Amino acid sequence: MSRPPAAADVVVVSNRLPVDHSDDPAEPWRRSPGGLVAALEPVMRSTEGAWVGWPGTADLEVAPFDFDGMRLVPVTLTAEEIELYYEGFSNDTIWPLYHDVISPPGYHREWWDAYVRVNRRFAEAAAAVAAEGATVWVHDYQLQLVPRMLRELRADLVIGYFHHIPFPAYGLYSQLPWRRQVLDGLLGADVIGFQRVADAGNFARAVRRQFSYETRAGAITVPTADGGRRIAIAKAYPISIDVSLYDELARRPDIQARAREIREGLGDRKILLGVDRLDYTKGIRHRLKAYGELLAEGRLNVEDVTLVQVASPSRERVGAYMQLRDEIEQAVGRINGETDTVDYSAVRYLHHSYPREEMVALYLAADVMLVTALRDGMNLVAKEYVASRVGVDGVLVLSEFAGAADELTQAIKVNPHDIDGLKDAILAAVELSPKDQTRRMRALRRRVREHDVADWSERFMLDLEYLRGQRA
Ligand code: GDG
Repeated sequence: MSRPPAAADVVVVSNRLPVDHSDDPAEPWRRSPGGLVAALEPVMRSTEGAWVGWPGTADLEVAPFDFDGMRLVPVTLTAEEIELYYEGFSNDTIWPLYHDVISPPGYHREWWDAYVRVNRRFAEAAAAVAAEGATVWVHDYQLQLVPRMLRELRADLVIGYFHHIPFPAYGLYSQLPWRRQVLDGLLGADVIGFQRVADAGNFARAVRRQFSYETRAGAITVPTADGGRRIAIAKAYPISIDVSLYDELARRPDIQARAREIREGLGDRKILLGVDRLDYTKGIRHRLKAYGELLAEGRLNVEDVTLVQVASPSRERVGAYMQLRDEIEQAVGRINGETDTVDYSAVRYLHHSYPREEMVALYLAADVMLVTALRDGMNLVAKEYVASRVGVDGVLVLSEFAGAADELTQAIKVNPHDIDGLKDAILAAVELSPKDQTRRMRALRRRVREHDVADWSERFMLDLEYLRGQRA
């Protein structure tokens, strides 16, 4: 395959490019807010980097262009492909299956066919832009076939793949009609990164069950096309956030003033906070149920506490998400209808997206952060709350089913399926003494500071470079 002259040494491949297209001809591209951009910026800036991804608008055909020191390579998706590959196979097959079947996954052959076709397009775009011997870092569940396709196109590349969501236990994974193709797709990578040790273990087990390859301490022996073998590493690289950015924002006088304003606006009550994409994996319904019962039983009083729930709009064309929105809004309406007074509201429900500054003001204003996911790869909100608590107080209630629970051991742990347990944990959080808050928060902040996002990408890249060395 011929290489373009401006070939890149590092290529990131993700479903979405880190920009949004706008209709304003003066500024046709805007940086989209998102953790992945921040996470990969240091990697991209230090090299001749290119980013391959979908620009976010159907049928948009644009040539590669430079933006913010990066080469962006848009991959075109038709409206039909968005429906079948993205909303269908990615978000209605893989997403629910990998989150422990909280919602039933759909298995449709036409979704799968589109997934294969679109993955090939991403692989070809990456192969065309990568320099000889370049490092290619593929991201997430929408692109699980890309590593193998890329290796077949370009044996010279060093290929990494990071999986942002959980990898399920074999008993669930084995439902997938294309379970062998997906595993084989991932095994095309040199390093396959997961959030938790348990995810990497589930993956290795699936590989053993399906292919009988030898797996030992994260090293998988994979046969090669020429009859030889190579080693792929499958292990945990827990993702994190840009801690200093949150720390800086949380110390800004205007953001602190905004936090005070929020508190006063809510009547100086104890503030419980939830921040999630409106997704059935996040346990918003369980949280509302527990909170609603505490109010109904008089163990909490609306004059003393309030719950602010930011539920940012997500995947609004997928049926399960429409249904979830209805259920949540009904639950909020019921709780407020039954417990509000003329002056005080029990739940402030916000189905919007906010600028990051406003999110940090909310983190600063909140006495208790509720992260009650039923299953979550990591959950960055938990880490953002901790990083924003520059006063070293506040309480994090954290589901043991979020990847963050492996690291944030000083949070109040919950099993969100156990509503009575969740109620007790919420009450304990509301009543935690200032001394205990500080003791826990100090430990949490230390952990988050010591493992920020730069460490995450560095660790991943180091393992890729190690495998490059082994190859030579
Ligand atoms: C996937 C995995 C894994 C939310 N609402 C607003 C807003 N957000 C930001 C949060 C946070 C991000 O979105 C959400 O990240 P999470 O990690 O909580 O969850 P997912 O979106 O499901 O992400 C997850 C992650 O990938 C990374 O690997 O941790 O497990 O599911 O940064 O702050 N940001 C702004 N306005 C909002 O209204 N500005």
